[in-house]
Amino acid sequence: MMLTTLRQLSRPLRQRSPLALCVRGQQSRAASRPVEEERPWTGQETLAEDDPEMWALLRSEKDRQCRGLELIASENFCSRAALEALGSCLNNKYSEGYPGKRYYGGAEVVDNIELLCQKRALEAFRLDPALWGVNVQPYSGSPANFAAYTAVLNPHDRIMGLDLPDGGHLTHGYMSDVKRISATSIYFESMPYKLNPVTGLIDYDQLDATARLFRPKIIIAGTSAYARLIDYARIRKLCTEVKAYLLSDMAHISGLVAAGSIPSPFDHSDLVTTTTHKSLRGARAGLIFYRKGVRSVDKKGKEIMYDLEDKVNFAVFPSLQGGPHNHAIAGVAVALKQAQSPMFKEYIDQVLRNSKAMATALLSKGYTLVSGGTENHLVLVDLRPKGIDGARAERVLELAYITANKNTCPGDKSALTPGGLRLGAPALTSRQLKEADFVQVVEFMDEGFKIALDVKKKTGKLQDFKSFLLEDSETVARIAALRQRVEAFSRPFPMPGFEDH
Ligand code: DSN
Repeated sequence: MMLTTLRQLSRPLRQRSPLALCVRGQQSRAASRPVEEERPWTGQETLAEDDPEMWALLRSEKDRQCRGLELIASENFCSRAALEALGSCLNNKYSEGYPGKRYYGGAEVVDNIELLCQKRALEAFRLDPALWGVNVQPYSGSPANFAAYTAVLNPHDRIMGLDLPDGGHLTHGYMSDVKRISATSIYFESMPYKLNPVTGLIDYDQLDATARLFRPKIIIAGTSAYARLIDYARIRKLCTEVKAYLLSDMAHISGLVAAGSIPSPFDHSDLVTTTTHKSLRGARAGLIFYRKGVRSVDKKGKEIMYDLEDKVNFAVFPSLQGGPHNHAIAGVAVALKQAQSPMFKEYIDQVLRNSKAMATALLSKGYTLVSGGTENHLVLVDLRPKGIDGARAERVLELAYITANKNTCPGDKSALTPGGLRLGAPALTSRQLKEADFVQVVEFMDEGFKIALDVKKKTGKLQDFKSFLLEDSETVARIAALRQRVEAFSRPFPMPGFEDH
């Protein structure tokens, strides 16, 4: 009865076109206000009715995602089912603590949701619950990493991770030559390891030698912009020898691991962290997996047990976080169910085929790839031999509705105009592009790179370059023509998620 009344109340507003509402809101806000204020606000109004300005912005973003080619390696298009869980009543619930031990009443349902998410997380990565546990509360990947460090480190303990300019992540201890940037280098002492500048591969020999001098308590195996597989077994051996924990950050590749399409970090790690919205294609959050059971056996044959479970859980809550985002946990649980399906395995294998097709097409056009190719979901193009840089290429592509991000390559000095461009296959594969489509995407990018090179020859600094792109009529026309073809190509591909936002 109540609902009927609320629906009746909001009907007059619903009958108008939301777009009309939006336009009217922009053109004559004062005039429209009395009409809207006549109706009591019930909380049942749609976004279009309640906040046309925000609704219009969401429409614009949805349109941007549909009309363009999304190549940011860390992005993906979440399923409608997971988005539905994310945008649900679970947003309303506080539940600090863990299932069965909460600081708030009314947590029966969210207890079951969190337990289901934990169960699916272990199943998705084929983990034995006797040997692995998981905390599903981290808000995202950076908080997950910081919580994992907090669990096993004291302030000023030492960590080693792949340097950010070499394809690592900020939270792997990044500091510049002059400043400690990430909190993971402010609160802990950090020593990076690097890529071999010639091969573009992780320099395991250097890591080995440095770790024996630096004696870190954690070595992080994980990357944000690395197109090759990680030799976990080798890092494990080193960790055992220097008595460090091996923490694998599989944020980029967790979908590939879940599908069983690349080697798993779980075989060798003590701790594994991940985000859930990259190749895993779920709601946005983070997970920390920790080992249970026997860690080692001492000289007298006594078993030394892992003690990570309590430490990780305490680090996440109460040390670093408050109430878990139950809506996100539910959205992750939905994705973890999907990730166990044959359909997801086929999706990931298509991601890998597409990434390879993109790499091959770029190589055949004479582009240089860091490490010479790819074994995962991404490609790192080194544009320096072509006479351009990632910043200029990124801007031209952006104007042509192709989204990618500039990235440092080995030897790069500037993070603002690095030599590389990072390109990932997960998002467009979610839109069902196949290998031949990725060859066409490379054709479009190649045209964009040529425009960037031509304009670079006529301009000075980056700002000058960017202004020229918008002001020179011939360049504007070239980009517009490319953009039109990109949009005509992109729009027909299906888009997961809600149709209307
Ligand atoms: N920002 C993500 C990426 O783009 O790789 C990592 O957190």
